[in-house]
Amino acid sequence: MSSLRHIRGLFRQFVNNSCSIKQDRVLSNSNYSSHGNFIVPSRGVQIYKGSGKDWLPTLHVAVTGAAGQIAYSLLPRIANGEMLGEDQPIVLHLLEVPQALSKLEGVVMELQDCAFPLVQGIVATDDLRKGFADVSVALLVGAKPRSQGMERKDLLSSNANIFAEQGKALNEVAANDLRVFVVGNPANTNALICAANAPRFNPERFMSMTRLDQNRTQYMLAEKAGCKIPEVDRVIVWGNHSSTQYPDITHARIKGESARKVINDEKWIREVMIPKVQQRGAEVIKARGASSAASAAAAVVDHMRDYWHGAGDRWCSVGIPSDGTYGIDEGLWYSVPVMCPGGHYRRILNLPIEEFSASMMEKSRKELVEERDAVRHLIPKEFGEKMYTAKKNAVTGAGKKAASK
Ligand code: NAX
Repeated sequence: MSSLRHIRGLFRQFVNNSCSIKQDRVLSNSNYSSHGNFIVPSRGVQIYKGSGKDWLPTLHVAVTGAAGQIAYSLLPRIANGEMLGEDQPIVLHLLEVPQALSKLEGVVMELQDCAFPLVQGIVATDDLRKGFADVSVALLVGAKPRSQGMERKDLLSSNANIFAEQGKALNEVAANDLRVFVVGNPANTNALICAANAPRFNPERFMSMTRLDQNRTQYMLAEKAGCKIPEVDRVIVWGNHSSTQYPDITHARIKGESARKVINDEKWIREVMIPKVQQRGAEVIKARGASSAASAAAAVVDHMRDYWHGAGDRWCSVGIPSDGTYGIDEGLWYSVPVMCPGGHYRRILNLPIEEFSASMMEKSRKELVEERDAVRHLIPKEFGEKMYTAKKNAVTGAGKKAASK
C-alpha cells in the first residue's frame, strides 16, 4: 500500500513538473514584495526522511478563509498529516482577504509554534495567483457570510464572484493534478462556478462538501440503534448543502442489516431524524453563538482522506457535477453517493428510489436549479453549452442527429 502511494506520489510529481510554473517560484522570497502577503521561509522542497519512513514528494495545499473559524480547526489536522498521510510533506498556501491578513499572521505563528515536521513552508497571501501557484489540493473554505438584510440572491451572487475569480486563478497557476473541495456556502453552486471558470481542469475534479451532513446522520443512527459509529454505513445525503438536503437511510446498513429494519420507526426517521439533520447547522449556531467549525473541519478531513487514500467499500456523499442520472439536470453540483477507490470517485448508480425519496430529492434539485439560474451570468457560455446541451439535445433529438453524422 505504502509503495503504491509512493509510485502515485512520484507520478504526480512527474505530471506537475511538466507544468510551466515551478515550485521554487512559490517559495522564493525575492518574488514577493510586502503587498499584502508574506511568506514564511521554507525548509526547502525536497523529499525528506522522517522517523525511518520514506516521505513522498512535497505537495502544495491551499486553504482559503485561512483566518476563519473552520480553518482554525482544520489547519493543524492537515499539517499533522491526518488528511493526506503521515508521510506526505506539504507546503501550506493560506489565502485571506486583505482585512484578515493580520489575523492570518497570528495563525501562521501558531502553526510555526506547533513545529509540524510535515510542513515544509507556508505561503500566506491575499493574492490568488500567488496563493494558488502549484497547488494540487485547494480547499475553498472562505466565503462571505450573509449579512443582515441581505437576500439569498445577493449572497449567491457576491460569493459567486469570489468563486469565479478563484476558478480563473486556479486555471492559470494550479498544478496539473489539482483537486478542489468547496466548503464555503452556497457550496454546491460555488463549486459549479469555480469549475466553470477553470476550463483547464475536468469538472469532476471539483467537489462540494456534504460530508458533515452525512456524519450528522451517521451519528444519529448510531445513537438511536445503540451501536458504534463505524457499524453504520451507506447513509446518503442527496442534493444541496442547505435545508433542502435529503439525508436518506433507505439503503443504509447497521452491522450489515437494513438500518430501517433495525430502527423500525418510520415516524422517527421522517419526523425527527430528517428535519434534525437538515436544521443541525442552525441548532449549533443557536447553542454556540457561532456556526459549526470543529465538526466542519472534521468533515473536510474525513472526505479528503477517503477521497485521497480510498474508502474501501464505504459510501461517501459529496457534491459533484450531475451526469444526468437520478433525474438530476446534467451539470448541477448535486450531492450523491460515491465510492472512493483512491484519488478519484465512482458514482453509485441504479439505486431504487422510492416515491418519498424522489419528492425530497426533487425539492433540492429545484433549489439548485434556482441557484444556478441566479448566477448564470458567471458561467462562461462554452461551459454552459458543454454541460447543458447534451440533455436538451437528447430531448429534441438533435443529439441523435449529431451522433449519426
Ligand atoms: P468565518 O467567517 O469564520 O471565516 C471565513 C473566512 O473566509 C474569513 O476569515 C474571511 O475573511 C474569509 N474570506 C472571505 N472571503 C474570502 C475570499 N474571497 N478569499 C479568501 N478568504 C475569504 O467562517 P467559517 O465558519 O470558517 O465558515 C466558512 C464557510 O463554510 C462559510 O461559508 C460557511 O457557511 C461554510 N460552511 C459550510 C459547510 C458545509 O458543510 N459545506 C458547513 C460549515 C460551514 O457552515
